Amino acid sequence: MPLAYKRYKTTLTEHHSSGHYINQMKGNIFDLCGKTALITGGNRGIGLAIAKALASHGADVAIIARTKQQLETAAEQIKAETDRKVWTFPLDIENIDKIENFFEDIITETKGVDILINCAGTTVRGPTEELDLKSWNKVIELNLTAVLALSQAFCRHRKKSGKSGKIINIGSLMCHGARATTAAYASSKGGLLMLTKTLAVEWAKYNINVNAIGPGYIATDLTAPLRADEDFNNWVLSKTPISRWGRPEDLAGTAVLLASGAGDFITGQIIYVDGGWLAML
Ligand code: GCO
Repeated sequence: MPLAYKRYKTTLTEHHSSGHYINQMKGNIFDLCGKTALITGGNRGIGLAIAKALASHGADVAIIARTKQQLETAAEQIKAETDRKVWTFPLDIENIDKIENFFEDIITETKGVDILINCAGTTVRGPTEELDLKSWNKVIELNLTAVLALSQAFCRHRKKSGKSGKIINIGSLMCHGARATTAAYASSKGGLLMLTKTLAVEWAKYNINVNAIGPGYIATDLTAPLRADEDFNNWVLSKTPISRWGRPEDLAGTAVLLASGAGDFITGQIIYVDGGWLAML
């Protein structure tokens, strides 16, 4: 039997024995029942919308953010809408040195995490010639270094449990192009895209898929000052063929796709959910 054919047969059999192949053919390919998702920045905006979407497809969710109060409110909302289990972790992942310990605590409480959504992020805006290094470091640490540290902890956990995993990083249009005054944010998001690709290539052997979502301009707290600026608002509308700001829920479907069995052969990609922004000259 030619080698290529033999290998093909083995793969199919493996899938069959795990039940995976059969599930994909017969069941709901977006089903997340029995999975647990950890979402940083899950207390509001894009993170909360994604937490709700995953929960409404059957996942239990653990949300991390700095402020306990907002976490509790978000948890109530998710529970009311989905009746899934919700854990809240009031942690500041800017404390990069503590991430390993944080993650251990989360695993102890949840008994395992199958899906990691890196959504927490921040920005500073202003002329780059005046950008101080403290601000630069803060943005890079939260948007990029904390993602690395969490992904490492997640990878070690998945390796140990011998189970597959999904990582979804929330990127930006700035994974692709720049806007004046956003050097730290754009650099962190450009780096995040390359981190996504590197981890996808390196961790495929552990059955960990790593992808990014690139939101266009979405109406969240992060963009509130931009929406309040009439010229900026008009610029966004003129650049977005669908001609509106995105809503956090607009990212839900892509997150479910990448988190579920439907995304098993997708890795190292960024999917832009931008109302057509990048397609237009
Ligand atoms: C900005 C915004 C952007 C958007 C978004 C675009 O300063 O222009 O904050 O970064 O939030 O990420 O995709």
